[in-house]
Amino acid sequence: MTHKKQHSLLNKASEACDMLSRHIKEEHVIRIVSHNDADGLSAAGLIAKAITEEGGQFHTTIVPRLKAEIVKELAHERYELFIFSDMGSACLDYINRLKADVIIADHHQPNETEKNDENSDNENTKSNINANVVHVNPHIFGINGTTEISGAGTSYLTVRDLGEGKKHLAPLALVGAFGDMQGQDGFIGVNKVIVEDGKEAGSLEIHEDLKIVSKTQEPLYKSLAYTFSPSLPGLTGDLEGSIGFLEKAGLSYGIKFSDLEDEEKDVLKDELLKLNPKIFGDVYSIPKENPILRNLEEYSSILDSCGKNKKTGLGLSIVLGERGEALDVAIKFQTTYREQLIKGMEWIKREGSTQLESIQYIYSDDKVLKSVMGTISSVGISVGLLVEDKPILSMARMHNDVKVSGRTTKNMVKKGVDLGKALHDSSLSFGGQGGGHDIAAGAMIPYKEMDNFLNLVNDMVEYQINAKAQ
Ligand SMILES: [Mn+2]
Repeated sequence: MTHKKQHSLLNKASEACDMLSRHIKEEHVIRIVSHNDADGLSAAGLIAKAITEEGGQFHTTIVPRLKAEIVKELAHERYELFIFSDMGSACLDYINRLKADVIIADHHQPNETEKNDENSDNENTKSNINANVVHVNPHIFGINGTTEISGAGTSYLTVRDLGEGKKHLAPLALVGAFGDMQGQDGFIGVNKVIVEDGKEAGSLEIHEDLKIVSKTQEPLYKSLAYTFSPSLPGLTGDLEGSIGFLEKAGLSYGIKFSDLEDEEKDVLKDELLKLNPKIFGDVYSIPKENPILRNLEEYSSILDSCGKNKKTGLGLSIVLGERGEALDVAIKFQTTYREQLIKGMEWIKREGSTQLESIQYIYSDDKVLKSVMGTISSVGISVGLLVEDKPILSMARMHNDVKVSGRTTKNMVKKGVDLGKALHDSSLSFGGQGGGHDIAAGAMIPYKEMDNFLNLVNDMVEYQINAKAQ
């Protein structure tokens, strides 16, 4: 069954590939529109790189969210082919009105226009999108787009058969997947097919290693403090904690990991395994890449920093192969972001969270803290700075509103917690809006209703847990 679903997705992607190939041959400039996160940047860069390799030309725009107005503006542009990557599936109604050819390479839930029966043999029988639109999306074929393939993944499948084949670009698809938190516990589904492609092309290597960051760039104590995934209790986000840990282990904290003797690396590995067994495992890398980008997770984190600093052009140029100064600038953004995370973790350590009966929350209107709240709240739970038996809401003030991001654990979901539902229903009651998944969700509510909102979410979570216990 799985095999058949994947086959249908690959077929749809090769239909898109034929369309792209035709436009490149006709020397049309291809219009790419993509998302501003690590996945979206990998997606756009991957397509652009494939087009360049085939001697074609492209024009790219990166946006935080695909709004109807953007699609309406695109309708006035004179292009023969539009490609939407890591976005588009939620905007089918408007995209459907474009007169030119369109490829959508997305992995988000599509809107109602194209909802196919996943068991249908011929998806065209139930589709009401126009013939000029090719929609490559795992959900249409009953494949989970949250866990099994990213936007960069669907983009990769779209260019996979171009020219002599593009399997050497497979690692970029996985960079995008890491950006969307898909590979951290190993790849599954279509992502696994992409892993095999990369291995076959010789552009991807997998070996077991310590999963700490910046092994060749930063002193060891920073490598430990900057490692957020997997997290290390007492070390993640804690520079002093990391120094103390290394001194106790008899290792010099100012040396880079890459300069350690083999025996010292073994000592470090043994000590880190005691804190989190996941710290040693499969590491995915591009063997011929610059050491700074060689590890796919770090590549992804660099693109993420470019996006967060609104330097999407920089991120894109790195995917397209620019190094040197471009990479230096991107690394500075990454360092700044890491320092912000450290500041956030120190804040959590100092202030903790505010407790209600069934939930906990943190609130800030500090500009830096606001930008890292979602990450520090979930890492705060995983390293034990915050209790894990209550969902956490991070509240960040935005003018007259509060942006809420909620996170909980798999264990709490098993106990009945559905944060998506709780945030959706509670925000509606106070004139806001929200929703998401059971384990992670978000909302926007009026600032003056914050306390009432928190109390209602608290009641709803309590109700969810009680209902499940009965
Ligand atoms: Mn994505």
